[in-house]
Amino acid sequence: MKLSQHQISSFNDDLLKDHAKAFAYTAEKVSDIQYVLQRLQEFQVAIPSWALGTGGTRFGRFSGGGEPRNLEEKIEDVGLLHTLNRASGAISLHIPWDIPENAPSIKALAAQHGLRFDAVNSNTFQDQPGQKHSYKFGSLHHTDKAVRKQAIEHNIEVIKYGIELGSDALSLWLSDGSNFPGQLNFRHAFQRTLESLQEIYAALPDQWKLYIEYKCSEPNFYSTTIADWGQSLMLANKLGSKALTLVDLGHHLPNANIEQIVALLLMEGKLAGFHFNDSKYGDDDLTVGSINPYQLFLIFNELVEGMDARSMNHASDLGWMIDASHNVKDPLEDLLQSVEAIMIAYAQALLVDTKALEAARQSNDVVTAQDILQEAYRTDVRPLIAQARLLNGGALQPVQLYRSLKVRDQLVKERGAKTVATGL
Ligand code: AOS
Ligand code: ZN
Ligand code: ZN
Repeated sequence: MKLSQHQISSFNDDLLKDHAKAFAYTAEKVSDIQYVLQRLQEFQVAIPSWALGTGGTRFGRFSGGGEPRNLEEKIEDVGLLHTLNRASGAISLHIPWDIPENAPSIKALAAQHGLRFDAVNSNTFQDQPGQKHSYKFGSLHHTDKAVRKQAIEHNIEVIKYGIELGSDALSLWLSDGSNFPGQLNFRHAFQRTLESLQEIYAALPDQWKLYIEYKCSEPNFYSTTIADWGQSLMLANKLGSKALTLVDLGHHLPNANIEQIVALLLMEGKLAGFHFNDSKYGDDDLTVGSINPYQLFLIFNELVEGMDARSMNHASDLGWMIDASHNVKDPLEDLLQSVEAIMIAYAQALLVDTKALEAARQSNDVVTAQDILQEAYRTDVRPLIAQARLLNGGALQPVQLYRSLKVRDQLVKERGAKTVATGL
């Protein structure tokens, strides 16, 4: 299903008057509104191919119908999102859930929707039918060389798919770890992981990056072999300049100061980018910004300040991806909300008066420093984001347009009520 520009414009027409008023009110308070709008217009967030269907837990999965049945339909879904918000212009594929059998035609289809391919993801956390060796006791850290070899070869195969599609990063998350004390020799497991990664690293093309994701627990509950940013950074430093640390917001122990982690990784030139989501208890993979939007703002505040300090391009020098799972919401609506929450946090961070903040810090004026941050955080930036979307040809209110056009009903008609997308 494809939306036309005409459908978007006629929907926007009814909202334009109110929007113009709201935009003028906020824009007046922004010192360089053109700069902010340009940044917002450029910013794109990649959609994960594994999050276009209804997510589940080990207790069950309640499909909502009309889920994409293949990679082509997943690309169409991301195309729909991008048509609505003009900020979802990339897709991140997971192999083997989304093998591009015919790469040129998949690439052409994505281009028709204005999409590029973001990082490709490997999967050595599940056994696939017909697979020779099991990952039950890990993959890149496995005690058996044959298992490690199989996992290395899989990652190299994923790089090959990525090259065919024009991607430039391999994103790697390992479920490797241990469930019980005594099960693993930590040093040996880490060393074996490093050696396996060295082989994968050697297969990376020149301009490629290797994103190393860390996670404090799950599916192993005693130890994970890449448990935190320190362990990921150690690996990245040993591997070389193309290896970087990926931050998934749901992968920290409770109350971790993620913004501080981000600031230091960025300072070291070792931040790969993000898997955005939100959580309350663990790796909940909830809608971005639904639980702790202030933390998201604080992270973006460090990002904007840190990227500017290194003269980085906000839109293209880091990987911006969502990693979420939607148990009870329509996945497409959830993804629209997620992108909006990311844009809100980014826009608020762009409004921070950095000079005044630095002056307050210098004079240890803690009260003013807090006020400066919260002034930006409490600004309703939604009209700025809507304006950037309008300038890009998107819908003023993407979720409302999606609903008024009854997109999900149409997808159910086209694809059926019982389709189940590959993914989480
Ligand atoms: C797992 O918890 C991680 O967040 C990974 O990024 C994983 O690859 C992704 O959730 C898709 O399975
Ligand atoms: Zn992730
Ligand atoms: Zn996760």
